[in-house]
This record gives sequence, C-alpha cells and structure tokens, in this order.
Amino acid sequence: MAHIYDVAKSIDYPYVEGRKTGKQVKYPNTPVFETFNAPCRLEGDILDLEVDGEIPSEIDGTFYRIQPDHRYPPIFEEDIHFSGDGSITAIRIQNGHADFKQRYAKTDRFHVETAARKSLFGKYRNPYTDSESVKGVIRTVANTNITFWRGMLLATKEDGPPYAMDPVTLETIGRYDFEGQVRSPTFTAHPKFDPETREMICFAYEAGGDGNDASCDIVVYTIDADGRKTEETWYKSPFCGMIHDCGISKNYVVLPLTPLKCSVDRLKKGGNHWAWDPNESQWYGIVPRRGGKPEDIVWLQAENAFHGHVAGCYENDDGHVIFDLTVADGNVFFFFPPDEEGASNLGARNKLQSITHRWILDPTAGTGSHVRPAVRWNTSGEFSRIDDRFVTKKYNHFWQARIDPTKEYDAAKCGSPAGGLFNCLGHYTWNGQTEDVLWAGPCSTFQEPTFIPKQGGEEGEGWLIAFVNRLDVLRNDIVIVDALHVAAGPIATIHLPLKLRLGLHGNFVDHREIETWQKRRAPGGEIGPVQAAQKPLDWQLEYS
Ligand code: V55
Ligand code: FE
Repeated sequence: MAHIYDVAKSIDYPYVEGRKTGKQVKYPNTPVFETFNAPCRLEGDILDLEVDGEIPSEIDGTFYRIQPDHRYPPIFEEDIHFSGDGSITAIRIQNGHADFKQRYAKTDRFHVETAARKSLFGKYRNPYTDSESVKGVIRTVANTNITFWRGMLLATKEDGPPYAMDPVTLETIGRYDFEGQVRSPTFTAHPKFDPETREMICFAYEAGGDGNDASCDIVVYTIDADGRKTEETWYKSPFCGMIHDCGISKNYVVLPLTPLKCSVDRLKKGGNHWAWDPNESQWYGIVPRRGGKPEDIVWLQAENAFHGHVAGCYENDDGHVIFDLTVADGNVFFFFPPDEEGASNLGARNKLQSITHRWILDPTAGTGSHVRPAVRWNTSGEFSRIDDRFVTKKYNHFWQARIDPTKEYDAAKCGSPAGGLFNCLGHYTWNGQTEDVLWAGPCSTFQEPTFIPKQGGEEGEGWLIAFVNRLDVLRNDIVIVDALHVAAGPIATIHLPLKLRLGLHGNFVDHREIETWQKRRAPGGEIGPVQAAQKPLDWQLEYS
C-alpha cells in the first residue's frame, strides 16, 4: 500500500497558547485566515483582464480599492482582519480594457517586518503587545481607505498618519504630513472632499500622545485646494470612543462617536483597544467648518447603537443638518466584546440589522440633548455611497451592499459568508423611497460599491463598480452596472484569475485628473514631486 504524504499534517501547528512560535511562515487555522479569508499577499500586474459583456468606452480612469492583507502570520493566533497590511488594487479602465495592479502600502511597519521576515507588532492598536524592538515605530498598516488628493493616493487607517503613493505605479512615496502641516498621531480613513471648494475636510480622534493612549482629543482640519491648511481646531470627546466616518455640510462637520471605548488599563494588560459598552449612548459631535473654537462642539445623543458609514449630509432650510448613515442595533465588531467577564457578541452577530437612518440635527441644541431618527429605512445594508459631486448638497440617490437573508444561500458550497451576507447591491432614492436591487446569486457576495459619474450627467447618471466574492470557487470578479438600473444586472463582468481579500473602501479617479497631476508633479513641474514627511511625529521623539 502506497504511503500518502499529508503535507498539511507534516507541518507543526505554529501557535502555542495563542502565540506564534517558530519561524516558519504559516497562518493560524482560524476563520480570519481560512478559505475565502486566506491571505492574498500578491504584488503584481495583469494586462487585460478577461471581460464578459462590454465595458462602456466612456469610462476612462482608475478604480482604486484597498484590502487588509496580512503579509506575515500574526504574533497572536486570534488576530483580526483589521490588522492586515494595507494592499491597494488599481483597475485601470480604458477603451473597454481593464488592467490590474496590486501593491502593498510600504508603511514603516511593513519595512521593519520585511527586514525581520516576521510580524513584530501585536494586537490591534495595542503597542504593549509589540516586540520591544519596534518601540517608537509607527504601528499603522494603512489598510482602510485609498483616496486621491492633489496628485497622490493616500492610504489611510484611523490609528496612524496617511501614506502617500503614486497613482500610476502604486509605489509608496512615504508617510505624508501635508508638508509638515498635519502632525496628529492619528488621521481619519474617511476624509471628505467638498466638490465646490475642492477642500479636504479631515479629522483625527484619540489624537493626543501616540494615538493609542485613550485620549479624548479630536482635531478637525481643512486643507484648501492648493494644499494649505486653513483650519485646525482641537476639541474634546465625552469619552475615548471610535469615530470612524464623518459628514460635511456647507457649514458643519458631523462626527459620529460610537460606544466602543478604549482604556489604558486594558491596553497595559495586553487586552483589546476597544470594548463595546452596551450602556453608552451613540453620540453626534457637530462643529462649524470655519473658525471653530474648542468650546463650539455640540454633542447630541441617541440610544446605544453602532455607527456604519455615512451616505449624505447637508443643511435644510431651517439650518438643521440632515445626516444619513447606517446604524446597527448592536456591536458589529463582535471581536471587541464588553469588558464584563465572559461577555461575547458572537451569538447576536448574525442577527444584527444595519439600517439606514436619517437624523435631522440642530446645531443650536445644547450638548446632551437627545435626538430621534427622522427616517429608518426598512432594509439592512452597509457601505453606503453617493454621487460624490453631491457631498454637502441635497441628494437623492444612494447605493449600498445589501443583506437579504430571504434569498437562497449555498452554505454547503460556500461555508459561512466571508465578511457578512452582502448578497445584493441596492440603489435607493429618498424621493419616494424607491429601491432597485440586484441579487448576486447563492454563492456570491459584494464588496463596497463605488459610483463612477458620467461626464456632464445628472445626479446618479453613470455606473457602479463593485468587487464580487465568488465564495464557491475562491475567486473575485468586478461588476459594472448602470447606477440608475442596478436590477438590470451587469453591463460588464471583469474576471480576476485569483482571489483577493475582503476589501474595505475604494474610489474612482478620472484619467484626466491623474494625467493633469502627473504633469504638475513631474520633476521640474508646476508643483513638483510629493514630499514624504521629513520630521518624526512628536511622540516618536521620545524613542529616538
Ligand atoms: C474600521 C476598519 C478598520 C479600522 C477601524 O470599518 C474601523 C471600520 C480596516 O480597519 O481599523
Ligand atoms: Fe470605513
């Protein structure tokens, strides 16, 4: 009888009591690293992806998206998806063709781990769990959003500063501090861009110290179209909680503060950065966009819930702020349970409803005032997007990845749905509350959709582009649909010959925009190349 050599069993399991041992590159056997969630780790290029249907020839630009993609096995077996190194995918679309490029954001962390050929940083946002050898090294993996700003891509995660990348080559230029103007240790992954003024409105929370010390400091910045910082105001939050996204109207910035709390005690014990507090309110901080002073922040509250992403934000005739976002009725981040012994959210996780809420916030109401949602949409979804030309303005259309548990799901072939059961793409209008929905089928889910405007078109005229997870065959596709007729199905399906990882956010950039900036940024050009940060951040000086 022939001896069957079992490769998998021949390798010793590399985790003992939850910690990495040995030097072999081998990932944990946990759901975060298995089947559809297995690391991709690829940097590479593919010219001319296979296409079904026809990519509209009017689309000329690049769709950028980012995924957490652990480059090395984590120190801790129970590591989470959010700790994966930021890897950026660019899909260049031109004349009906689609080319693929993927590169990691070369963060400070990436460089030191590459040199060591292993993970040196421990738990999500807990520096006390790191190797002694990396004290003072910026911890961020820059894995949450990839935005285009003045000729560069900014790879961002809310626990650290941005990293600038070249939009054509995807090579990392380095840490970016806006020519020394933005020195906060943290920086949001959801900056907003005012389509009228071309300003970037951005913020940082937990912005005191090294950014991982439970400070209640918030800073809100405005950078103008020429790259000059025109506003910087420091505020205080009622507790150190997560502020993941924001909204901007013409005159205000709205900061949703979620009841996930940080504690230095827990960090020092090697615990999680965040713990869900089921007894805390959800809060909305409102600050003026211009001339804000620390005492100007107004905090409004509503019953305990979890904030998802923002759709639109604008002011009505009463000077109140319409603020639309998904709000879930429990802790979506089940991996950050409450502090109480034995508490877990695992059971509730798949029962959560993530409902689009419309709030009408009065910036003159006193801090502590309670608010109620004006509209609750009767569907569950996340990753809302709008036609970004309508940021700050009254808008009608939004799109999101939608969860429809009534549709067939082939668990026998696909296991549990990696990243959540986002089995539909939904297109919604506030006028008449219409819904236009596409189902991906029993073996597929969607990642976040991105809107591509048709030049000169009305609001919503254009396309949606979204990655599709083919859970049964462990591959990804990209679909392009008519944004106003989502239910009609894909106009084009672009096939990747591989599986990536579950991504977070993406953005489409028109080719003319990239080209203009490449000229300005050329050596000797009007503005010149992007300059990486020259100085260490203040807290890093302690370690130097
Ligand atoms: C989010 C994602 C993050 C993070 C904090 O989706 C919040 C929300 C991918 O990392 O660090
Ligand atoms: Fe986000």
